[in-house]
Amino acid sequence: MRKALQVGLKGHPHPNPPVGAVVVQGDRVIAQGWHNGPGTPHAEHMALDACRENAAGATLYVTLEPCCHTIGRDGNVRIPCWQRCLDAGVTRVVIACADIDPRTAGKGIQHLLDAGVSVDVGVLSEKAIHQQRGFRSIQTAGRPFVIHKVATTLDGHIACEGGDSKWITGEKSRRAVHQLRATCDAIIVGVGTIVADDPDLTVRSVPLVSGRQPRVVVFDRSLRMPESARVARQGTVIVTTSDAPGAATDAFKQKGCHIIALDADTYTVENILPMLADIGMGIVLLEAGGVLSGAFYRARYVDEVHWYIAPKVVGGGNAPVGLAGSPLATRMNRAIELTQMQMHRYGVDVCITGRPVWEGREAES
Ligand code: AOF
Ligand code: ZN
Repeated sequence: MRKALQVGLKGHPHPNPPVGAVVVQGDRVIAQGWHNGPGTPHAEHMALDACRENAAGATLYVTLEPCCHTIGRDGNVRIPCWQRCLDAGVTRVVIACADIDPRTAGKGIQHLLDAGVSVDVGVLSEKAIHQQRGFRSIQTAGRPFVIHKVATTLDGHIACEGGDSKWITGEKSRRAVHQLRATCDAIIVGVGTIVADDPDLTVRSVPLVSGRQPRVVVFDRSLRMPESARVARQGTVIVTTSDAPGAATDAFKQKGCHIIALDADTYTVENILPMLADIGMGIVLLEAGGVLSGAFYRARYVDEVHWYIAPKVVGGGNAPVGLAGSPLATRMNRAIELTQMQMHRYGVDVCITGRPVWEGREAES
């Protein structure tokens, strides 16, 4: 299953889940497959098609329950994966986790059992669910899974007064951020970050997980991003309003940017995020400054936090902070807490990761 999870990362299937499959005959791996996205074969099909020898009696390890629908998201008709396993003569299927797509949700497992196939469910399920969190967020919440990454000094600043921010954390931390970026479909920033730093926002110095750079999404209400910005390139998404100047909109379109324009009074995180799901973004990395990051927290649209802290202080009451705007809590006993907290060291820096707990609490602002 560990191998199937690795193989699953070869695809870039959003809005479908990453899925890996490995076919084992005796003690030998005879084939593997993964899913590349709508319109392409599912992992089980790819693996069983790739078998160089008879798969009769083989075991198939797969990171998601085999599907039981015949018509794909692309409209094409094909054999459901559970049936494909049966046709190939597979006698045992080991599954990391059940599918939450209502078309399958347990029915794939039941079909296999009814056909006399031996089925095990739950092997490395936590890892698989983590790998599928973009797909699961779209299925259950209709929006991408949001990871907030921020780097601050020990006294909580993301820059000095005056704006200088290079660099807060060291090289090892920055490399870890590139690794994180490589697992995401998009990086979200506000136009303030573009104007202040003109970042490139690409994955550098680490391998691309799926051979594809994450896209950049710029929240830019009044379209004040300079045309010369490094992120003004093919594939970048600019989220603006219908009041944005037409000439600037055209100029960015010419550079290959995708423009999403909302009416000014509907320009909210809640309205924008589902639109990013619609253009195939399952996991997004929020690398914004305090103002936009604060808006994501107030919308309760932060699912995972990676908070880097460098052991240095800059002081200054006006130096920018990680979360700005109106408070999330006005009483400490209402603070948003992180569960599944982990701590990593990168050189002298520390990174705290976790999942904010939003359930049962009303935002206070
Ligand atoms: C599998 N194996 O490799 C994947 C599955 O639109 P389609 O036909 O591509 O189906 C997408 C749905 O199929 C998706 O919502 C999820 O339930 C399942 N994904 N199932 O058996 C795979 N990627
Ligand atoms: Zn399938």
